[in-house]
Amino acid sequence: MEPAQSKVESSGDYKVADLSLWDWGRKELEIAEVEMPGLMECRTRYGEKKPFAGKQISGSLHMTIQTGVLIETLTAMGADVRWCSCNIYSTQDHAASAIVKAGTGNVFAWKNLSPLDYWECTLKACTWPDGSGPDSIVDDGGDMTMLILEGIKAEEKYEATGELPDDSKCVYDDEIALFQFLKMKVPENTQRFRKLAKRLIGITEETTTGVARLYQLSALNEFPWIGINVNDSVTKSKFDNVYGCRHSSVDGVLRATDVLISGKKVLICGYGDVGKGTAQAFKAQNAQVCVTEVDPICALQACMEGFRVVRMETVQHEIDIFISATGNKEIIKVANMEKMKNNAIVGNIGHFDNEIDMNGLKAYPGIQKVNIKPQTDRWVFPDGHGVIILAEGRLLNLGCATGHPSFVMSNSFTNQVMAQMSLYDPTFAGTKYENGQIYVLPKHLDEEVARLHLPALGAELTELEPEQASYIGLDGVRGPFKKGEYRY
Ligand code: NAD
Ligand code: RBV
Repeated sequence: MEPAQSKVESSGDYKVADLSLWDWGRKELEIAEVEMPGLMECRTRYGEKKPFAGKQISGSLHMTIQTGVLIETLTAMGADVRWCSCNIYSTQDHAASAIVKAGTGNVFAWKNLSPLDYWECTLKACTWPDGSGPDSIVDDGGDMTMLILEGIKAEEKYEATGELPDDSKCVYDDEIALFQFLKMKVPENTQRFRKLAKRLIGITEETTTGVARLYQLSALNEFPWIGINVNDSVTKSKFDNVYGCRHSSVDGVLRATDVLISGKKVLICGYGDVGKGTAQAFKAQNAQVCVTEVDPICALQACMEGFRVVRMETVQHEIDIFISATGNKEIIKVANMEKMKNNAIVGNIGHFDNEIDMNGLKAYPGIQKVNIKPQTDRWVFPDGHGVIILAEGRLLNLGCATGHPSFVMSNSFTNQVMAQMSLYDPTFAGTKYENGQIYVLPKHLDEEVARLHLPALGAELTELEPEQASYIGLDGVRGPFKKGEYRY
């Protein structure tokens, strides 16, 4: 049955592809809730107390079904939520519609946004109708944080010198679009970004690349708020990045190409958390998996797992599927693609669009792009051989498939909820946060996230005896069970 119009719907203060998809979205949200016990427990524990009452929370994180359950958890805990996606291809339109229809968040996201629309949606998601901004941000990759920081810089420069942002040094599509966007927006209203930053106290960052950005900003004294590194909770990076990618990397390649993986030669660039999960997934399909690494420890780990560690140049002519998973730039260059086999599949599962040299490919003399279907293209070199590029070089698991499944995202997002709570209640994490600093959640909360997910899997946790606890030097039988240095 069609529900009554929600406040969000009647306000018109949202933008999604097709609101009529809400019913499908709602049914999938209901299924996801059963798979997300951590988030549902947050609703049970804190729903009545409403710790986010009166708080404006903005999110820039893939607008998927799983993220929908996070949004509705924040809302159930009292927040006023606005949201956008952190990638132009990652929105699931039915998820976005279901949130708007229920009025649980003002969503600005649809699949296949233009880069300029992407920044417009990011701005809308952090601007309330009165021009105020968020009290806190859930960021994934740091784009919302960067928009606000670059916006403030651009306003100040414009006021002092009349100069507009300079995009001449930008290289990648998304950063070019950001500076073009700021060029348009700053003269329209020279106070906008400073006004919307006034209430902001902190950012909880989801992913490795966003966290790296936060530490860089903090070291330069250019980060004025509190930062929480959600990625380095063990129950985030050692689960989502590894097991999430183990599920969704192969899924992305298959939905895009339907190629038989068994027997093929696969090269995974980067053997960190994401690379480990991705390499395992292709190995499980009985592919022959090789790895590239720059870090000798990760290279040695790959060897111990039976992967051949190679340089790109050694194997590029014989590999069938290339996946970059580094969070670094220019990993698969056009000079490599030139030498690949006909119809080699080339994808990236790292956060940004700069791991595969798409600019080099576009500029290659005589190259032709043949679109096979949305987010799958065959780029044909003048000699007639082609490479199949997934999601234009953007993260293939969210561009070509639906990202990580609910159960693993419940772990990540329970950390997000706890991180957000800790911003507002200093007793929650037991640490007094300082502006400009980046924190990880304490071990007991990390362990609690895991604890919340065990019953759903039927796991029986052994209880430590008090004498055993003191013998191994623990404070109590309920943990924390490991020292900070322990690496899992
Ligand atoms: P990580 O730091 O654990 O691993 C990255 C690895 O790449 C490191 O071991 C590093 O030594 C290696 N590396 C760096 N430069 C290299 C080069 N030139 N050649 C070969 N290897 C190189 O990071 P991670 O947690 O695995 O994340 C990797 C990326 O994936 C990040 O951008 C992160 O934000 C993103 N991520 C994506 C998803 C997803 O769903 N698509 C999930 C989690 C993380
Ligand atoms: N990610 N989200 C999903 N289904 O909503 N899938 C993956 C989803 C997140 C993941 O936590 C990772 O760190 C980030 O996307 C990279 O942008």
